This record gives sequence, C-alpha cells and structure tokens, in this order.
Amino acid sequence: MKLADYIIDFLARQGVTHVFGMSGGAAVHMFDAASRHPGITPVFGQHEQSSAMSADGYARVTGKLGVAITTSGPGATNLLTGTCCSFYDSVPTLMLTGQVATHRLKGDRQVRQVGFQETDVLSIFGTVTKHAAQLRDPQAIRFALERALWHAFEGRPGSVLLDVPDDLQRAEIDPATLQGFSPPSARAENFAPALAELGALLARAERPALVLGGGLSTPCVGPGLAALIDRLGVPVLTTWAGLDCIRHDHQNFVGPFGVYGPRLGNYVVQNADLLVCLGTRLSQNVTGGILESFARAAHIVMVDADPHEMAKFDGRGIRIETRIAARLDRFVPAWLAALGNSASRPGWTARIAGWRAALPHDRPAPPPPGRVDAYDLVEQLGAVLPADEAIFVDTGGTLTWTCNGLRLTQGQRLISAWNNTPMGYALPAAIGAAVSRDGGSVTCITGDGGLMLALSELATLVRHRLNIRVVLFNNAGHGIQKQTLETWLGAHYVGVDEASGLAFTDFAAVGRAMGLPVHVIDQSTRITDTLTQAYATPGPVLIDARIPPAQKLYPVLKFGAALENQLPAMPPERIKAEMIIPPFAGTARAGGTPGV
Ligand SMILES: Cc1ncc(C[n+]2csc(CCOP(=O)(O)OP(=O)(O)O)c2C)c(N)n1
Ligand SMILES: [Mg+2]
Repeated sequence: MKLADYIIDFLARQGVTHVFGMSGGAAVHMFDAASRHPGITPVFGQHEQSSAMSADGYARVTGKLGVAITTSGPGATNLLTGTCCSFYDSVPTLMLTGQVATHRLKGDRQVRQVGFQETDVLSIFGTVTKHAAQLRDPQAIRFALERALWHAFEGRPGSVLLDVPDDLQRAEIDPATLQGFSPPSARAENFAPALAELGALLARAERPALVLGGGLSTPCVGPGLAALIDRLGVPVLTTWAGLDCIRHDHQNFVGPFGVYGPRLGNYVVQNADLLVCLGTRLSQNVTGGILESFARAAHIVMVDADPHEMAKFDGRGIRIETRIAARLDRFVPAWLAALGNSASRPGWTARIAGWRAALPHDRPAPPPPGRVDAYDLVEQLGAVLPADEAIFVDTGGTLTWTCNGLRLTQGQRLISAWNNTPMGYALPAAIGAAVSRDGGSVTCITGDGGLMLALSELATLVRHRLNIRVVLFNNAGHGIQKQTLETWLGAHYVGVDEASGLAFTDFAAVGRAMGLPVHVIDQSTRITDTLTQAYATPGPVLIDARIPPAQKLYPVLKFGAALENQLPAMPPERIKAEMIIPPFAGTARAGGTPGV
C-alpha cells in the first residue's frame, strides 16, 4: 500500500470525513490519496491560512480531528496563524505538511535550504503545537500518526503537526508489519476530596457564582452540564467562549463579564464570595489589567485540564485557592453525581435582579440615516437564527456586540478564535463547519476589516454552494481600533479607515461579482424582514449591514481601573452605593491596552 493512502485511510478510520488544504509539489500524493478514498472529501481553500482555520472550525463543531494538508515551504508556513487558533483554544487539529524528499533535507549543513521550498517547520511550529514531528522512516508511519492523534486529544487538546517528506509519501508499505504507539497509562482520578471541599465551600457561600468557559466545549461536556447548572442553582456567568454553554433565558444566567462585558456580569464577579471557574484560563480580557482587583472578595476555585493555567497567577495578584486539575468532561459528571440539593439564596438573587434593573445599559443614540445599530442587528438576528445554528464570529467591535447582545438558545453554538482572534478567521472556520454539517445552516458574522482578509473564500462558498449566511457588520473601518486610538492617542487615526490610509471595497458589488445573492440592510425598520428573507432559502448569501462608523464598544474598561468601574464612568458615589464590598482603591501597574 502507498504510504499516502495509509495516512488518508488512517484518518478515515478516526471518523474524519473532510480534509482541508491546497495542493503543491510536496502534497500531491496526499491529495491524490484523499480524492480516491471513499470516506474522505478534500476541500480546497484559497489560502492555507484558511485551510488551517477550516480544519479548526470542523473540529470545533464535530469534536473530531480537524485536518489540513499543504505543500512544503510557503504552503506550510501559511498554516501558522490557524494552528495558533487551535493551540490556544485547545482544539484537536492535525497539520499534515509535505516536505522535500529525505535526500534533499539540509540536515546539519550550514545553509538556508537544500531542497526547493524546504523550510524547517518543526522549529517554526514547535511552540504552537502540542507535538510536531517529521517522518523519517516509512515503517514509522503508523506509530507517528497514532502518537500525533494521541497528543491532539489527550489531556488539554490542541494542534499537532506531522511533516512528511515527498519520497516517503510515495513509499510502499505493508500495513501488517507496522508498529503502533502505546500511550502512557492514564493515572487514576479520584475527585472525592476535591468534591468534598467544593461541597463545603458552596454550603458556606452567601454570594456564589459559577463561571463557564470554552474548556467545556473542547471536548464538549454534553448534557451533564445543563443538569449540573440546574442542580447547583447558583448564578451563572460565562466568558465569551462559554456563552453557548447555557441558554440565554435560563433563570440562573447572568451573562458574560470582563473588559468589554456588560456591567451586570462585572458587578456579580466583583461582589461574589465564591467563584467556581470551569474551563476558563481567566484571560486578561475577563479579569482586567489589575489582577489584585479581580473578584477580590471571592474564594476562587478553578477546574482546568492544564495545571499550569492555575499556577500562573501565583504571586501576581489573583489567588486561586482551590485548584482541581481535571478534564471537564470527566469532572462535570463526577460533580453532578455527588451533588445534593442546592440551597436558595434569595438575598443574592434579589441583589442581582436589582443590578439588572439599575445599572446603565449603555445603548447608543439612534443610528444616523442609512445605518443600523449593531445591537438592534444582533438582537434581531438572534430571533431569526435556526435552532441548531453554528455561529462563527470574527473579531473587533463585531465580536463584542455579538457576544454581548446575541441571545442563544440551547443547541446553538457560538464560536470564535477566542484567544488568538485573528481577523479573517470566521469565514474559513464556518466553511469547515458547513461541510461537516452536510447542508446544515451556518452563520458567519464578520466585520468589514476581518472580511478583507478572507474575501477570496467567498468563492469557496459559491463553488460548494455552502449553506453559510455571511452577516457583514460594515462600519467602513476598523471600529475597535478607532476607539483604541480615541482612548490612548487623542483620536489620531492611523490605518483604521479610508481617510487614514486603509482600503475597503464595495462588498455588495464584490459579493455579486463572485456569484452570491446579496442583501443590504441600511434601515432599522428593515432588519428583521431582510434577515428572514436571507435565511428563507438555503445556500450562501451575503448580508451587507451598514453599521454606524462611530458606534462604540461600551461599556469598556480602561486599563488601570477595576471591573466595577467601566467607561462611560459612573460617579464614584454611585459605584460605592451599588457595590457590596468597598470599591477598588488601588492603582495600576504599568501595562498595555486590553484588546480583541
Ligand atoms: C490578523 C490580525 N491583524 C490585526 C489584528 C488587530 N485588530 C483587532 S480588531 C481589528 C479591526 C477589525 O476591524 P473590523 O473587522 O472591521 O471590526 P470592527 O471593529 O470594525 O467591528 C484589528 C486591526 C487582529 N486581531 N488580527
Ligand atoms: Mg469594521
């Protein structure tokens, strides 16, 4: 059997149905094999960066391995940004890179290249994969694939890379003679002491809150999570990555929180006396820049597959007093099984209801003519989205408005590259999801800036007639960057809109030229009608929604303030009156701008 055929058949045996990529001299054998295998369909993108992101999107919605295949050199290096997305967000993906033939590898010679398009991918990808290896012996292919697969899914999942020289792809092997990989035996887990401690903490707590993060989806914890939330009966906060872990109208759901989060969530976090964090690394986007000020009245419990994520705050301001190193898909069922009846805390519930009513909602003034408010668009989109929709969101203000405004129902997914947030992620990731869903509907929400980086993939939508609705938040600029420059550099705009040196295009005309049906939304009264029409017929569509170029991301935390003190600022006496604990009085350390 040809080694390239063995690779593809191995993937098919793992349940992989699609591989993503672009051909090239060092990848032709792998694509030839993929095209001949009855269980695998190769999907060709317009850029290997997109293919890595499609593989990432595929893995996020299916829970299976996402696979990208490229040629050596530029094909391989183009995978880098997408590989980072999978690495930081714990998504199991395999980057299969072709490489020059073994006799053309430069080895230890002091030159830049020997083989044409030779690039040392192992050192480039070493820090953004859990495992990166090069095949050197055709007899090692089974071992190499099984080891890569194990790394991709074991413990905290993530990206892996296997570099396969061209001559080895063509080698003949006898599968019966190949050695397999034996993973190290898993250590026995005993959650009983941790669960006993958690039980005692909850019994004592007067103002507890649960925080749900993206780790609950990688891998997906399943229905046990909903049962746990119901049984616990405590207020539930989410990071943006955890938003799709609870339906928006659940009685315990408070909402998201953080630097760009709504004030309500931040008041709950800052006043809680117990915070149980499941599958979140508590990034700076949720804690704010002054770590000492974050949840300072709370005993913080963190449950995470990666113990380093819990140790990283030591001596740096946040005290993680209870640390449970566990995969959430194992811990949540164990916790559920051990859980008794929950206590009700009417005082805490009433306090949260009070904040919900009293804290400013920071909605902007009505939009200028020809523009629609981003929050009106998000809310009305939420009402139109199908029940099991997979929604991909790009970055910028678009991500903030979507995460703060979208009301998700049970079964809908909301996905972004949460920790890497490259512009141009959402469209190719949505492509990966759409092919796996076999006609099922997928939504891609993107800003105009983000779409420019993935514009060529509109052709891929049309080529495969993918059921993807692209909702473009078109504000004629990089809205979030404009606001950053207003906050820090006196609104001296540089490279953020046409006037300051950036190029955009007529997206509706480009969409039509590429063969997409296009709907324009530029009147508030037409939002729901137009969205309903766009979602009525399956197939790709571009919805060009014109957002005010001046729409802000409010509320927002300015670096140097605590989460209870976002902009637009509330008077200090008002903050004092709303807080249960004293408002934060410390000062900031030097640091940077929190960003998306
Ligand atoms: C690849 C990449 N380059 C730069 C950035 C920094 N960045 C974050 S958001 C943004 C502007 C996004 O503009 P747009 O997609 O139009 O979103 P808006 O804020 O206008 O909604 C930039 C430049 C990034 N996240 N990714
Ligand atoms: Mg924009």
